[in-house]
Amino acid sequence: EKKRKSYQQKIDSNNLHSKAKKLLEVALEKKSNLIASADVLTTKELHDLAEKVGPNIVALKTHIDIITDFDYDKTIIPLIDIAAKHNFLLMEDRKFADIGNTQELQYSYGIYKISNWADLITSQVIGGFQSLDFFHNSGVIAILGMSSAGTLTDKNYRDEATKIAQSHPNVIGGVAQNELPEELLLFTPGINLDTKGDGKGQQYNTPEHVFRNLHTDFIIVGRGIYKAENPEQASLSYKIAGWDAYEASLG
Ligand code: 6AU
Repeated sequence: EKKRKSYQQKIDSNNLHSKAKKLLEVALEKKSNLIASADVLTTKELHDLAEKVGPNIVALKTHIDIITDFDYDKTIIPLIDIAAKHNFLLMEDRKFADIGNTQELQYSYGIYKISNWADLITSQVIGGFQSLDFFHNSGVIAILGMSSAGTLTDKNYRDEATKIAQSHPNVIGGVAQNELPEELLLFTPGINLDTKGDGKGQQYNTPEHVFRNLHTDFIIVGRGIYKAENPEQASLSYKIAGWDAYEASLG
């Protein structure tokens, strides 16, 4: 079996983006490769979840446009404080998918002002290389392959998208269900310890599977944590499962 690079080896590599470095450092410090997906609907639920899972995660992933009572000062400012307190990054899963100029506007304006607070953002690469040029304040995570049944991200698409990711200086990694070139950090959603799917197209794997077979760097867990009876305990379970799987994958 091919050996994977450790987080420390990745930190030591040349030309590492500052957000990638920070993420890897937090991973080593907290012994965690867990990103919790906070797909909740209110500011209170978002803050409560962030407080509970904060000690166990490297990043909190948001879909900020699903927050029904969104208010920049009430939603974002406290969230930034919670992230600082528990030492995790903020990742906005916006999945930008437009021309560069429109993405630039969506990234910085409107009510969410993502560029002010998101350490990491996700973006499709469907708009081509230059569409990614305007995410100045965040590390970009390119959507290369999706976890849902019947996704259009076939091998040809993924290969071309990966070339864009590799050659774009803002891109720190990709969301995918396959192994990536080692200079890209691999973020894998579709992780659940208890179930194989959600009846809506989502397909789940275990941390063990993705670290061993894909050499994943970070797992993304949504409902496995925020829908659990005890999200704090669930985040600890996923943190331990993810870290054990990472260590096992080092061989
Ligand atoms: O664990 P779940 O199924 O409750 O949530 C998975 C989270 C959701 C999705 O929007 C997101 O991960 N996601 C992504 C991301 C992170 O970009 C890509 C993908 O292919 N599949 C996927 O589920 O917030």
